[in-house]
Amino acid sequence: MSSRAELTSWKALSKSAEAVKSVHLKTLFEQDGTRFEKFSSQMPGVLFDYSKQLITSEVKSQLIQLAEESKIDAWRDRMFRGDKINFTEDRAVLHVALRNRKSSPILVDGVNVTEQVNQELSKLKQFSEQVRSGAWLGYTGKAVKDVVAIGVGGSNLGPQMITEALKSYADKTLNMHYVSNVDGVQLAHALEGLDPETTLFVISSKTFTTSETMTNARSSVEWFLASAKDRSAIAKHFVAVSTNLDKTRAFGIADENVFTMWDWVGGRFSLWSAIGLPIALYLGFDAFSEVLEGAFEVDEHFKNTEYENNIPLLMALLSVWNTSFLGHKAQAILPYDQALHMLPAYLQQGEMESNGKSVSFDGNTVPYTTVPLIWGMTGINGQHAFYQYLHQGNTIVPADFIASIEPQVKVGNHHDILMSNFFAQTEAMMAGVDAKAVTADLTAKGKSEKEIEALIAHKIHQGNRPTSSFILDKVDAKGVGRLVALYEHKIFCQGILLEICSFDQWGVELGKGLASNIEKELSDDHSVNSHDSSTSGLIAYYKSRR
Ligand code: G6Q
Repeated sequence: MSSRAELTSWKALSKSAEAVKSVHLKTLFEQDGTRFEKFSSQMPGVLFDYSKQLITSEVKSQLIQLAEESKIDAWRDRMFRGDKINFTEDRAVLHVALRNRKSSPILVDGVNVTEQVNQELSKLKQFSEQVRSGAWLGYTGKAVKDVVAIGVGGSNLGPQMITEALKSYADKTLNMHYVSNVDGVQLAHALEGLDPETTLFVISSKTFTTSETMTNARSSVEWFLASAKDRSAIAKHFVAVSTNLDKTRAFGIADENVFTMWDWVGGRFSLWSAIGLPIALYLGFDAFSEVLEGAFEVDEHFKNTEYENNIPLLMALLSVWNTSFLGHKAQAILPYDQALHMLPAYLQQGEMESNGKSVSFDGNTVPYTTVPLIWGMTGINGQHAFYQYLHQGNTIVPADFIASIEPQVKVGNHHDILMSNFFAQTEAMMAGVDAKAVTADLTAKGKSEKEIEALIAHKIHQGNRPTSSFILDKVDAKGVGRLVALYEHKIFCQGILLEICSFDQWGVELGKGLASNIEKELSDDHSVNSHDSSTSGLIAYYKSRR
């Protein structure tokens, strides 16, 4: 039995969860006109409104008590000082060291990692400036025009999501292409029309063993050598981001062209490290530094703000409330900002790979649901696709709505229209539309009593769907850095509250090994009988028709 479920706060929250099941959010707003003031918090550049969550002041106090009983502050301090809190892999968890703008020393095994980080940042700055200024020359003496960033999972999602989020600010010095899938179509499309003489490849892989990335990297070398002919030209066109120098050397990448990271940076938390090189290349090192600044501001907020107003902690507590107590098994991420269109995919990995686990610190199966299924897409597109389910489906999906005050690009009154939708949707999800309102509407439209009777049940919206709203000043480099760091610390708190080891990923490791034996079996036309009848049957079907 997990100790969390034994806590006084946990037991109190279980009782409260039963009690609020008969409460409607609309009633809570009718009874208390100060919910917004009570249940919203701010930090520079961010407003977080959670008043449309199904909580009362009593529930909030119980959640804060859960944070206290779970010793969030002690765990937070341990993370920031470099203790090996990723105990299943015996590693520190120090993505915060990558954006430690104060440059205060942080020691891991007696080594000041802040110095290492600063050195690597200087190298990143120098290299990105060389490439962007045209000083870095390819094998025929031409400057780089296109960058192909190869990596998968944590070595792809962060840089690509940030690149997409900030592309309105790119000066178009370089074109950026991302390749993550081993499906050759992605690499083929990325390389279409590129000139090997002006193309730079960034191979990002912490381990430098990930099969998909290495396959894409090898095919890129082949494509490059078909023109360059001479292997010595690779040095000017291939750089790597990795911890594994033996492997990068074996691949043929010169040591000086390898940007390092460390085992205390988890893949899904690594965009702040040299894994962010594509961001610096595309947007310039200054923009990359701004992303780090934004995240650092959140680190400071997380460290120094009391629990009651600590935004990432509140985000985590609300997630635990919705999932483990109220039983909602999914959560939607709905950005009302086109720039954040990849955020749902990014957070899917962040939260589900970190806390999608079933045993507590001591290895016992936890008696509660840990994290929800994270999904979503830009709000407006979602409205015309799956919001029907959010409004009237018979499962409730709590959602995070994210918007910004200032649009990246001003076009007529588009932004006010976008924001009207943002405000209207959370209001409707909270209040719903009752029989009285439906009747009044249909009567006004001239419908008969009989027609109204036939329609009414279909048109009622129950409401009572919990949402949180984030309003950012703007999705710029600092703004996106802040947003990502808020979610990172939410994920950290969620792990502590649920007693989940957030920083390993044994499920991913399992996946990395699974396909390799079958890959060998596919290398000839012999029949394969080593699997269950389904798998062997599928392989046989594929081999006989390929
Ligand atoms: C992230 C995961 C995973 C990892 C990829 C790529 O936290 O561990 O998504 O980032 O599997 O791994 P490499 O960087 O080692 O290629």
